[in-house]
Parts: sequence; C-alpha cells; structure tokens
Amino acid sequence: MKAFTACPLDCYDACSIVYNEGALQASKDGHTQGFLCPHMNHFEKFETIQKPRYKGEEISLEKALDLLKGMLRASEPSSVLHYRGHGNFGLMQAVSDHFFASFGATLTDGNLCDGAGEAGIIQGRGSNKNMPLFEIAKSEVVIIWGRNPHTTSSHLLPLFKDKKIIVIDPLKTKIAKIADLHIQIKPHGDLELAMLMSRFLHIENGTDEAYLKECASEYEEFYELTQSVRIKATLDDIGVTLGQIGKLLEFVREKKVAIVCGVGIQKYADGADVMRAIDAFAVYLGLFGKEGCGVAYLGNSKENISSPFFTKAARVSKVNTDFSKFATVFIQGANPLSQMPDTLRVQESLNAVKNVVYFGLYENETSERADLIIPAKSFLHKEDIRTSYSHNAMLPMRKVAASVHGISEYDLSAYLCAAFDIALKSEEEYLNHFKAYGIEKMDGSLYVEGREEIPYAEGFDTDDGEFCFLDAIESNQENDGKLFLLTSKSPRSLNSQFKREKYVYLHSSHGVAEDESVCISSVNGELRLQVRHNDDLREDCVLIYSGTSGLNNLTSSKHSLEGKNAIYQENKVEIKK
Ligand SMILES: Nc1nc2c(c(=O)[nH]1)N[C@H]1C(S)=C(S)[C@@H](COP(=O)(O)OP(=O)(O)OC[C@H]3O[C@@H](n4cnc5c(=O)[nH]c(N)nc54)[C@H](O)[C@@H]3O)O[C@H]1N2
Ligand SMILES: Nc1nc2c(c(=O)[nH]1)N[C@H]1C(S)=C(S)[C@@H](COP(=O)(O)OP(=O)(O)OC[C@H]3O[C@@H](n4cnc5c(=O)[nH]c(N)nc54)[C@H](O)[C@@H]3O)O[C@H]1N2
Ligand code: SF4
Ligand SMILES: [Mo]
Repeated sequence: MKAFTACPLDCYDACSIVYNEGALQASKDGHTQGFLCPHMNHFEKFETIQKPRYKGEEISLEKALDLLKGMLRASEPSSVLHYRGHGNFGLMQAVSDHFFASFGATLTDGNLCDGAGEAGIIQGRGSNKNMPLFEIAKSEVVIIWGRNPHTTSSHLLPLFKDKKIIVIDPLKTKIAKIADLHIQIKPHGDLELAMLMSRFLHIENGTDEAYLKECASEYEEFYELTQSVRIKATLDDIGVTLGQIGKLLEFVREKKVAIVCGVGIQKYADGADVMRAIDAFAVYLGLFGKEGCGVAYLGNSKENISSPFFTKAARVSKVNTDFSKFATVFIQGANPLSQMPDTLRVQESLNAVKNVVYFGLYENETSERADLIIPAKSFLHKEDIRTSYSHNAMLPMRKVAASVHGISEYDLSAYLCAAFDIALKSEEEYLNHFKAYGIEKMDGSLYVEGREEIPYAEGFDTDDGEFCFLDAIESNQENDGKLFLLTSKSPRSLNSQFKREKYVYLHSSHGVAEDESVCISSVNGELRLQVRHNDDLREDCVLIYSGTSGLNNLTSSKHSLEGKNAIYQENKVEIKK
C-alpha cells in the first residue's frame, strides 16, 4: 500500500515522500523530482531511542510522563524552560509551546541559523519572502552565494541546468568546480565585494534607473556609501580581482538573474549588513518583482500562516541561554550540547540544572546529560504538516506506519494540558487549522495561499514601499595571521543527526599530515581532531563541519548585531600539533 508524507528535516527542499511497503521513495512530481538525499535514503538505518530513561534506568512511558508532571509541579512555572530546536520541521511541533506558555514557563527567542541574514533582508525589503522555485527555473544566470547546493539543497540542481553559473564561496564546492566563474573569496569578504559590485555597476551605467527611481530612490546615497570602500586594498584583502568583477557584471548584464544565498555569508556579527548589501546589488540590477529574477535565501516558512497555539511567554535567547537559572529544562528536537555556540559554557550552565529533560529521537551529547529521556515518535508514526523556507508548497506529513515506541508532540502536550487543566483542541482541529492556509493546485498539490508568485512585484513591504539601503558600514578586515573557521553542513549529517563528521579539514600546504591529530583553538576554547587534507579550501581556512562533536568549543555565544543570531564564524582559530 502506498501512502504519502513529507520529509520532516530542517532542509530547504522539504521533499514529498511515498511510503511504499515500508520503503521511503521520492515523489516523482513537483519539486521532489523523483529523488531523495542520503538522509532519507538511509533514514531507517539510524537507531532511535526506544525506551524512556530516568537517571540511566529504563522506565515505562507512563512513569516517564508521571516524573515529568512531578518535576513541573515542583518547579515555579517561571523556573521551567522550554527549549525547542528544529529536529523536525512540522508545524505541529509547536503544540508543546502551547502547553509550556499556558503553564507560565519561559520559552526561547533568538536564532542559531539564519536570523542575521533575515534581519538584513527585513531591514531592506520589509519582509522575507521566498523566491519561488519556478522563478529560479526561469532565470538565465544564477549566482550561488554562500550556499552549497549539492549538499544542502540538491533539488535546485536540475533547475540550474544550461544556465550561466557564478559561485562566490571560499571553498571550491562541487558547484564551484562546474561554474562559469568561481570567486574564491576570503571568508567574511562578501559585504565589501557586494559594495564594489554595486559601485562598478553604477560606473558602467548598468543599473536599472527607471526601477531605482520608482522603488529605491535613495540609490545615489547608496552609491556614495559604496565609494567609501577602497578598491585596490579591499580587492587584495578579500582575494578578488577586478577581472572577476568585470566578468561577473558582463554575465549578469541585461539577463534574468537569480541570486541564491545560503547561511554561509551571515555567520558573523554583521551578517545582516552582508545580506542587505547583496540585496542592494540585486536592487541596482532591478531584480525584484521581475519574472525569473530575485534573491533566494531562507524565506519565512510561516508567511501568511498564523499560529493556533497560545505562545505568549517570557523568552530567553537560544544563543546564550543561561540554563542554570532554571530548575527544569525541557529540550525538544534539539541537541544544544553540540549545536549551540560555546559548548563549554553550555555544559557548565546545563550541569547546574536540577532536571534536564530530553525529548528527541537520537542519542547524543544532550541525551547523555539528561536526567529524564522521553523518546519521540518519528515522522512516520505521527500526523503533521509542514512548509518550507525555500518554496511555497504545503506538505501534509501523514502517519504512514505504527510504532509502539515513543510519544508524539501532540500526545505529550495533551497529557500535560490535562494534568494542569489547560485547554487544548483536538489534533485534527489543529491540523485542519494549518491545512486551511493551503490552496490546492490543478495537480492536487497544496500551496500556501496568498503568497506572491513574483515577490515584491507590487513594491517592497517597507513603510514607504521602497527598498531601504544600508547607510553605514564598518570594515571587518584584520590580518592577524590566524585562520578562518568554516563550519559548513556535511553531506552525511543533518547538523548533529545521522552520520556525524569527526575531522578537521586543512589545505595540504600547512605541512600537517593526514591522520595527525592537531589542537584547534580560539578565544573561546579548543578541541583535538584528526586532520584530513582538502585542497579545495583556501590556505587561510580550516573547515570543521557542523555536527562535529566539540566544534562549538571554538565558537562565541555573542549575538549578531542584528537578528539575535549565533555568529559561528566570527572567531578565528589557530592550529597546533
Ligand atoms: N546535508 C545537509 N543538508 C542540510 C543541513 C545539514 O546539516 N546537512 N543543514 C540544514 C540547515 S539547518 C541549514 S540552515 C541549511 C544551510 O545550508 P547552506 O546555506 O548551504 O549552508 P552552509 O553549508 O553552512 O554554507 C554554505 C556555503 O557557504 C560557504 N561559506 C562559508 N563562509 C562563507 C563566507 O564568508 N562567504 C561566502 N561567500 N561563503 C561562505 C561555505 O563554504 C559553504 O559552501 O542546510 C540544511 N540542509
Ligand atoms: N558551529 C556551527 N554550529 C551550528 C551550525 C553551524 O553551521 N556551525 N548550524 C546551526 C544551525 S543552521 C542549526 S539549524 C542548528 C541545529 O541544531 P539543532 O536544532 O540542535 O539540530 P540537530 O543537531 O539536527 O538536532 C535535532 C534533534 O532533534 C531530534 N528530533 C528529530 N526529529 C524529532 C521529532 O520528530 N521530535 C522530537 N521531539 N525530536 C526530534 C533529534 O534527536 C536530534 O537530536 O545548529 C546550529 N549549530
Ligand atoms: S533533500 Fe532535504 S527534504 Fe529532501 S529528503 Fe533530503 S533532507 Fe529531506
Ligand atoms: Mo539551520
């Protein structure tokens, strides 16, 4: 029997899945195009937690829920923290926010992922709308800027066929190797590059003046700001040549251009400004509101969808959470002991908590520390519905099989709501609430209603409908001889889920042999890893994939200047044998 569902993972593509006699297959229709990725192809090989545990002892689910209830009864509501990550991207995951907010617990804000870039986009455009895949498909030139599509959004690749490809990335990624132009920029050089691209476009009279007069009338002031970037010194510093900028401008002139950005450009304190400078270049080219043109990033997956849950609560940031202030910390769909920045701080802070509860699928650093472990049901064994941060489809995630292990987020929340006398609607009502935001297309697929086919065709969502340019920038370049830390996504893991990486990747010119163990250190901490060579890297970079255990010993728990985001690549590192 065939049943239809969707991949639950935190991934641009949000694929449609056919569950056929126990096998996970790709839907042939729509954006999934008949293929999945290694995570879903091997999903059922990864062992999940089956039995609840308390202080290391296996217990029944009834006992686990009873213990949880007891912990909550014994804690002041405000001393309970609900910390939820994106292990599963279903909209029903937030049903637990409803319980915890109604109970009076503290929830989180802040962002470990795309918040800095999003803040820059909202400052410029007034909102963060997806560039639909249909529009990317219609473009003639694609600029892939700080995104690694072969690893993180492989369903875009068929759309790039026969187009001119430009890649801006410090790493010679797979797409960079087949690109028409690869600018192997120094990490964190993107703000300056985008400013210089706009400046040269203006000098060459390549801007879309009619469009600028109508939708971005402060374009002359922005041009003045671009003139504050020194040309030669900056280009030398960021590792870009005038010839490369010339070639890029020649490629994009009078063409339909899609700029496809990823999180790589914004893991820095000024990540918002970087994204806003890239948007400004797109505005100079007149790319918004035009067919086959635009800027893709991680769009707002909940655009036009309102939450049916009560979520008003005191909140603390996910980036630098002081767990030690709480008596009970309930962690759902997240592995903060690996994925939050500044792991040594997180360890110390979590160790001071009386009750750490982990509600998840897999064993990891956080389950190891937890006092109470409650296994979740996987997406195959519960009902949900999801949207994407890269396209506008809405995908029901049907329960396609039964499992005796674990509990769904809805059932756990229903248990707690009943125990504390908090109103909760039926699961079906919530699912229908979300589904009502979908509109069915001719082929039966569901899309979020009311999203613009060509975003910003009616102008920007700022107060005056115009694009709001950056009005000041700070230079971030300092040459201290230390190495840049790249913390990209691995093809084998999804952050800390599945097959996790364990190496540090270095250019072979550093004179460290493969398999040798080195100590990597930053102002925040250090870790030891074995070396693997990768000559696709710049010599001034080290690469440690997200999900590598210990990586975040090196990173800072400071926030980005805008967007309350983590800044995983702000710290530079040193290597010692
Ligand atoms: N296989 C796999 N897929 C995933 C994930 C995963 O862990 N594994 N994670 C998912 C999640 S949570 C997210 S947020 C997305 C993110 O997916 P992507 O947006 O693709 O993010 P990254 O892999 O972090 O970085 C992308 C690229 O940015 C480059 N980069 C790093 N620093 C800079 C810089 O300063 N400037 C420029 N121009 N480029 C830079 C890196 O070399 C890398 O090639 O992927 C999702 N998909
Ligand atoms: N240095 C560095 N650190 C990073 C990043 C980086 O690029 N560099 N990337 C950051 C980014 S972009 C992100 S998004 C974060 C991700 O950080 P996290 O949100 O912590 O993501 P994961 O490591 O994937 O852990 C997700 C957990 O969810 C659980 N889970 C999976 N499915 C379900 C479910 O259905 N129900 C429940 N209850 N649990 C489930 C799994 O057990 C898994 O352990 O990491 C951030 N950390
Ligand atoms: S590409 Fe992304 S959405 Fe598709 S199966 Fe893989 S992880 Fe899931
Ligand atoms: Mo992310």
